[in-house]
Amino acid sequence: MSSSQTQTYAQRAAKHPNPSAKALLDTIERKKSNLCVSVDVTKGDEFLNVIDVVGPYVCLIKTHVDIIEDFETSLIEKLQALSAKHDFLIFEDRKFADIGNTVALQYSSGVHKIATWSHITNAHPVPGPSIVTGLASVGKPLGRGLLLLAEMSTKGSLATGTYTEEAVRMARAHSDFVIGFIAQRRMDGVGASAAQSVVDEDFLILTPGVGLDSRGDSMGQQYRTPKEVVTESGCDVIIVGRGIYGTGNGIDIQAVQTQAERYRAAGWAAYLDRIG
Ligand code: 5BU
Repeated sequence: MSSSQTQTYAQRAAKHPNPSAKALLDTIERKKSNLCVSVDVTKGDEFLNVIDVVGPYVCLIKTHVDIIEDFETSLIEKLQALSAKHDFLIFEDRKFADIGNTVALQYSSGVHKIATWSHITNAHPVPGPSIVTGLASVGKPLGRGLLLLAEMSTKGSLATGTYTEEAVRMARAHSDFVIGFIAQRRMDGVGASAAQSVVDEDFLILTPGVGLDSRGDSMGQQYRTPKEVVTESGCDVIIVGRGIYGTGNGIDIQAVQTQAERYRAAGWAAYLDRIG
């Protein structure tokens, strides 16, 4: 087993050079939570209500800010206030995928100004390394961190094999800004040549497609359990959306709280199993 897989979050936090990765690892350890809740709701009030309820149980809140219908700048101020109140980081799941110049503008500007409030964001490696340099020109001076999409949770995903290996190589060449991957398993040593020493690298693996009660949805999503993801596949953070806030109309806040604590406990137990 590789070193970062068997080390504690605290041990990894102590030596991680990227401020956002370090803060995330510290938060995970402090709150005993490797749970990230993905709050994919379309109304600002509902978005804030869900975050206020799950806040105590998470290390990270994942957003898709572009799906919020009544977005205004004050929503970000309220999100930041909740981040301070409940001690979690923010991850805008923007999945950038364009040329360096365009992604730098999308990250810094427009209505959402993602770089000003999101500690972590992500990008498809498909354009090549220029996407990382473009985003780094904005995010690195702010101490932000980037995740590359090395794999996806969906049925029939094309992000496999050599594509995944190239994503890891790209990260290795830009490890001052790329802090890890969205992936379904640990990436230690993936794509490395025999001559390359990768012993000291510590990429975080954040994993969507996690559910305790369902194996998928009708649109290609596939779910695995926290045990499969964290214990068996060596991932670091479980990302859960509908498993926590449900699929129906309207949100039952009491049920959201119960599910958040349930997933937090399952994710943490799976981690303790992994590190032994
Ligand atoms: P769910 O409700 O737990 O299925 O939501 C999963 C979230 O994670 C949702 O916001 C997706 O956009 C996101 N996601 C994913 O499901 N699978 C992937 O491979 C990637 C992101 Br990348």
